[in-house]
Amino acid sequence: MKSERQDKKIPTAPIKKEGTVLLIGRPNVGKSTFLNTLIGRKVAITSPKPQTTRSPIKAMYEDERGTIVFTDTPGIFGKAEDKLSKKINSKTLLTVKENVDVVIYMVDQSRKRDFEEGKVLGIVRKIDKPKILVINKVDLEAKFLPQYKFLEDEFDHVFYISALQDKHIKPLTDKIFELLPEKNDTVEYYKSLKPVYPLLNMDSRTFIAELIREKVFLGMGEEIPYTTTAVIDEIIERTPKLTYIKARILTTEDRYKRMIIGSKGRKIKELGSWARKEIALATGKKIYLDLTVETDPHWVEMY
Ligand SMILES: Nc1nc2c(ncn2[C@@H]2O[C@H](COP(=O)(O)OP(=O)(O)OP(=O)(O)O)[C@@H](O)[C@H]2O)c(=O)[nH]1
Ligand SMILES: [Mg+2]
Repeated sequence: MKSERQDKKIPTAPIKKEGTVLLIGRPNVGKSTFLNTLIGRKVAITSPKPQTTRSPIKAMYEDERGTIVFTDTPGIFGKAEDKLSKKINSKTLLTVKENVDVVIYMVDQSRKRDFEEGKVLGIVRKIDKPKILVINKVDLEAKFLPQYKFLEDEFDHVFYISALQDKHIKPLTDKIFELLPEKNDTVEYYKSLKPVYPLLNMDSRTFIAELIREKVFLGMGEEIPYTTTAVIDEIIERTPKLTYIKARILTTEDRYKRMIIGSKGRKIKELGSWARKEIALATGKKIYLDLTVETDPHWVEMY
């Protein structure tokens, strides 16, 4: 006779999934915002200006269902005429060639579809992997939605979300897990690095530079952000609680430098204080940020 204990079914743990997901779309559709919302903390800087993301960002998401390694790409520019845009576009095109398990193609229903969208769609069409169409910014008026409707026939999976307001992110995440395999060597590799931070391809120095760059994108007028980058020269832990950071904003011309500094140095002070607060929040430390502006017409070449 079987004991009662033997008769009881031992519950089996649900199969965990792991895999890689490529985020692709035009600039400004909300790819980085989506990644931040899903992960629950800021890993990628965002701004209302196109081409905020300049290099592919890899970040890990984990829950009881498994692990996803996301690659957030810089938005593909329709007309990449200047050096920087060309560099950014070619980085994205290289990333698109990496082997991934799922592709998320994101569009912005509040913006007109034009030839740029056609360019991205052409790239997406060539990727032979499960694809999810994500229509973002549903919190805004669906002014141009009819222009994107035809895409629904092309994609097996379509989701309407608001990355900014955290709407419908859960069903989309469920679908991603459903489409992922049980094992993926790339994910295993990243796990073996035991990341303490969800960011996988950026050190804290680069991340701090990104936070400063974001403030320039948010705080400066139209073309200025595209003439700038941020570099970190020194990070010194003065005391266990206080960190000293020496950083520079580089811009291509003296007239932009003057604008970033502002009258009586007001603008750079404002940008610096804004960045300092966020770095302090991200690191949990008191920060002394020594931020200056420099003209360097060649920074794009080093990019
Ligand atoms: N209203 C609204 N705005 C959004 C939503 N998602 C993103 N945004 C805004 O759209 C702008 C662009 O967002 P990003 O996440 O930087 O866009 P991106 O696709 O990463 O852009 P690039 O890095 O330039 O390719 C920001 O101002 C976001 O706040 C959304 O769901 N609703
Ligand atoms: Mg981005």
